[in-house]
Amino acid sequence: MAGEPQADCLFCKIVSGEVPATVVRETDTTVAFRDINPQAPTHILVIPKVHYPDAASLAMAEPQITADILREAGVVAAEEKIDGTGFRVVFNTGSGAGQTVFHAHAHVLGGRGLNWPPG
Ligand code: IU
Repeated sequence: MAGEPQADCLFCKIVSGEVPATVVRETDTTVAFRDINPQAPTHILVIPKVHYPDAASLAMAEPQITADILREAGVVAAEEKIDGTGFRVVFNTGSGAGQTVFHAHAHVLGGRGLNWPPG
């Protein structure tokens, strides 16, 4: 069923606790944890507890949870003290855009200068 945990999904396993992660925040609908391969001094992933393969499909099915992710991105940025200098929230969507884990997630990046356009 849509949104149900997927047996072969790494991020579903982080949600269930089966795979460990450095969790920095959790709500009823989201989990935020440190990226295992950080691309900036602060690099946190905010994911929904429900399983959708990418942010676009999550937004169609669960607009409130998508909003929860954006709120949590801001809360995490404030807690990490990167909100003053600026931070970036990225949803890689599709393999051509660099998505490698097909459970929706927001990257929250900051703590260094971030160039535009991204690579
Ligand atoms: P992407 O947008 O799908 O490429 O992002 C996936 C991220 O998940 C990427 O930054 C990985 O470093 C990160 N990650 C992780 O934090 N822990 C893991 O066990 C694995 C990937 I696999």
